[in-house]
Amino acid sequence: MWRDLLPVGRNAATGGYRRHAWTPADADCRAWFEREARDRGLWYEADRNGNQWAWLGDPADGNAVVTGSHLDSVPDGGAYDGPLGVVSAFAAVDALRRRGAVAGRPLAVVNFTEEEGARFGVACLGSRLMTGVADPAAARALTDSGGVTLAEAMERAGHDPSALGRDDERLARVGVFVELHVEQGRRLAGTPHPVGVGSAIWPHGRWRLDFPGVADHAGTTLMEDRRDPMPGYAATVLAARESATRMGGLATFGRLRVAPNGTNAIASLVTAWLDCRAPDADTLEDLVAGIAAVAEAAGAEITAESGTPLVTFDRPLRVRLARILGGAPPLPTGAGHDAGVLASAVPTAMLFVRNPTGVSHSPHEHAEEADCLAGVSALTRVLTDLLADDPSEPAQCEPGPPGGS
Ligand code: HGY
Ligand code: MN
Ligand code: MN
Repeated sequence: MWRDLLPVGRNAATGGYRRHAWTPADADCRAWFEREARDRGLWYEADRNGNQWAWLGDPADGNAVVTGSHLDSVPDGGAYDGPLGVVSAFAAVDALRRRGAVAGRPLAVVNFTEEEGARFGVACLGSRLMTGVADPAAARALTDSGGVTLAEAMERAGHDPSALGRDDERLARVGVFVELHVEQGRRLAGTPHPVGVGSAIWPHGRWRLDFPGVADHAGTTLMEDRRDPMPGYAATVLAARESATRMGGLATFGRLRVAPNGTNAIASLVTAWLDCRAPDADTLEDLVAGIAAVAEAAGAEITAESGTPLVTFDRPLRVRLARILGGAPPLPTGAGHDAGVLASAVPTAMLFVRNPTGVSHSPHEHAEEADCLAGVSALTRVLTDLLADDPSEPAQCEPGPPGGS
């Protein structure tokens, strides 16, 4: 599976991946998923929101055990963020079948679309639409950097965008969701544990900041006559860094658009995207308010693009997973996941596979093969245990708090 995925959407210059939703690279990833499903004799479908499913057993039986992740990437992302969860899910299905451990409950592997929000700006768009957290009309109108709407992009990729939206029928079939993911930090490095159990996801969100200016000549406009948006933007970046450090949160400006983007022209508009995260909702709110105040003083207009509240994964399920895995440690994370969105609707858990450097969202992201195999084995044990539940009994777990807005 890794060999087949290796060249898909790979940027030869950096070694990173550019697998943005509904692009040709994404189509190749989707074709790969469908092939993996069909080659195993699993029942394949793409849902109304474009998420892909591979079923073992009859979905109509309900109370399904679902596992999977995403195949899309950030610009120049690593190989593991997303695909590790999907590859491990298929590998776990193979292991379960080898052991004859497939029981009464249906089992599905899922690939959620546009998890990174790298093309249309809203992270976890596929799972947000499915759970009704994202508005379908607003989603259809989202545009990429070239002005292409999500609706147009989906149509071009052969997927009808008219039926986007909350999918209660599908949600009702899911009894439990477990997402395996590469760790995006170094908490497991240096411990004897190749796998941890997700405990919580920090509240986080994305904001667009538009700093307006007036274009003029770099060589003739006096410094005092300029209406240059760049210094206001720069002051905001420095304020974000200082406040996040002081408050124990995280603030990142990783994407910037400058118009008209000329070396010898004062900018007429600077658009910057803020990614902000904190251990609790109050800290996040205070952090963003402080950054926004600096930006607004520089004349910026601020638009919230997506937000995800604190997610605490289902406690009984976490305890159960840690027990199955012989005391795998609990891991909180600042990274968002579809599991965080699903947690508002169904009992949900996460497994993290050790990342020796902690690096992620980078071509240098890495996981050792032995740890990846330990991840597959852990997922297989977890799925075996969950599948053994009486299919007539819903899972004895409580869904978490609402998953996002
Ligand atoms: O950006 C994130 O938190 C993620 O990796 N989707
Ligand atoms: Mn990611
Ligand atoms: Mn991911």
